[in-house]
Amino acid sequence: MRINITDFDALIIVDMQNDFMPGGALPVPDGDKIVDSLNRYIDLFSQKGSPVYFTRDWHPEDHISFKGYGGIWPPHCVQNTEGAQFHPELKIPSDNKFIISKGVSREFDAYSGFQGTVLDDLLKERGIKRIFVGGVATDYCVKNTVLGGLNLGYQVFVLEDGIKGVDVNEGDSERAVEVMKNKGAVIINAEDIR
Ligand code: VGL
Ligand code: ZN
Repeated sequence: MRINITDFDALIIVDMQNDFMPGGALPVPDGDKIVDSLNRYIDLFSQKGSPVYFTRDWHPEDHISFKGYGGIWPPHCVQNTEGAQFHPELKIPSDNKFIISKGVSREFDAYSGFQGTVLDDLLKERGIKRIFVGGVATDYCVKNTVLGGLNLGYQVFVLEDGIKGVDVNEGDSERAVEVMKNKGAVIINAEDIR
């Protein structure tokens, strides 16, 4: 496949935060192994003048997704904590980048970067037609962001070499990739894009 990045393209990096990295509160195995790959995508989009959107989980400390508050997850990505910061080696461009916080109020969770955020408005405002999605976790927030983007009418590309899953049940990530494909997402690697 040969994909040229144009003015209608945006990169979306999902939840590359300390708590989702090995040693964090809700670790995605090898989550840190995709940082270099994502940095190359970030460089490419930045060089082309295309925008990069970074989603982040940004939960209050009594969030409903947390065990003890009605949810299934250990507390993670609590607002303004170290665990909620982006991986220190992730290259956040100085301009043409946007931070999208989700799951910010106690009563609502959001696996999709579009849920309860202005992401769709920001993309539409700039005439973005195609989104390229990487990050964690393949089987939760990446999957839901990809499906959300498809539902909103974007052409969606999933960065196979820039995603990692948690696999609470064995095979969850593989199945998530199948679902994304079946709904119309295109799975690509760095060599497909320039
Ligand atoms: C996520 C579980 C809970 C994710 C967020 O980023 O995939 N997973 N909150
Ligand atoms: Zn969360």
